[in-house]
Amino acid sequence: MAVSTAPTPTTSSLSFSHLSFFQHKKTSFLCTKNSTVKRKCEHRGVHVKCMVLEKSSAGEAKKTKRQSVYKLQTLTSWLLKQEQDGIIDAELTIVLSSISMACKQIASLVQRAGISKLTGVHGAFNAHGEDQKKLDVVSNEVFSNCLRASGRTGIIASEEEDVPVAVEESYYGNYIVVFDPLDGSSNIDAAVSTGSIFGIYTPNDDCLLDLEDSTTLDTVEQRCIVNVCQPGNNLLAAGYCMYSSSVIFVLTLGNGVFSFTLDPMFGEFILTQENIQIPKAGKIYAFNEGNYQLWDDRLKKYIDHLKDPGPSGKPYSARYIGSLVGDFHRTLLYGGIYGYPRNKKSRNGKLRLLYECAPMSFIVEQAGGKGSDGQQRILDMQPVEIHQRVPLYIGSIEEVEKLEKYLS
Ligand code: AHM
Ligand code: MG
Repeated sequence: MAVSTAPTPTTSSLSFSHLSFFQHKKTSFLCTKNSTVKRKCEHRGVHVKCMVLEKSSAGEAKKTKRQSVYKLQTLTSWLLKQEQDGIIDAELTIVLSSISMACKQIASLVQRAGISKLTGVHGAFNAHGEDQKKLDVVSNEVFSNCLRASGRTGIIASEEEDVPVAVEESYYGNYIVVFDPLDGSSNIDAAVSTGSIFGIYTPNDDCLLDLEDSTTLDTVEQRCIVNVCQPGNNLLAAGYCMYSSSVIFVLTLGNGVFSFTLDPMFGEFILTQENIQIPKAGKIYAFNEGNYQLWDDRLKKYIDHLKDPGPSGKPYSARYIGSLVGDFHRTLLYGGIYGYPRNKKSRNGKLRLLYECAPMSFIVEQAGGKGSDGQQRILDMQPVEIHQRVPLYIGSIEEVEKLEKYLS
């Protein structure tokens, strides 16, 4: 330990026993702990304050800021940073904030569903003739209200609305938001994971929709439908919020996938994962195998192959929640494949292109994965109607491509 001239740091809380360089009789001095880290210290009365100086590989000392362990990035501050960086404009920032607000409200409603008597069916059917749950209806209202209040949304299309709705209170922006306010709602009464899914487009008048049969629709509704029918390739942003043991908000603006966790202590989404990359392959599959006998023989062969232990003695694992958001989120993090195929009873499967398959495909591609209907890329598909269903295979790129080979 080479200390040239020992000072008398009697009351300092710092130990000087390992300082290798020290300049005495100066208020500031350099101290070195090892060959790469240097500290600049100053006497302040009886105290000594030290600041880290770091040596770069080129040998130049540079100042580094200490990162506070209390520094959290909220969704709001992250969105503002995206705006400052020119990735989104102020209008889209407002729309996304409104969506996150709707998700917080829905999260609270889902968590308290049993207490607030919000379990069970509403007593009506949605556009697809499906039983609407009370929370389906309430969540749709929450989502719509938040988007209306943003004043930046021109048209909304929801799983729970027959036709897209024009929002009168749009001041600026006119974004088109498509959403499924509460996906997997058959799971609600058992408190199993559910989620909200959304996608955002700019208005587009070049839609190739044949409106000949829509003689009953008024002009506003026709305009809405034309604008909403855009391929996933046009998506500006997409995301989902999962209501599970944690409330997770996953978002892409076309520059990677980011995940935020709702901190229940202060009611804010906090950035918890940046630039999520889905594993290239993964031995987990999520299909509703109850439909096996209704599937195409090529698909049955594919599933049989997944269950074959092969030389490794380890078949794929089956995991199926029956909630697209939950099954997708696990697939995004662990790898594997999620599928909702066509079958003899539902020629186009069950999931909807606009507000389920396209947003999820945008997210998965941003994470390095793939979304396909078995033959073609979901994002290339031009919707021909709002509630159009398509088969969906989504997840790790190698797994989806393997399935496509079986189906070809
Ligand atoms: P929903 O939008 O009416 O809730 O239906 C979509 C859900 C998906 O979340 C889930 O993957 C699928 O339906 C489950 O369907 P099934 O019960 O036929 O397996
Ligand atoms: Mg749904």
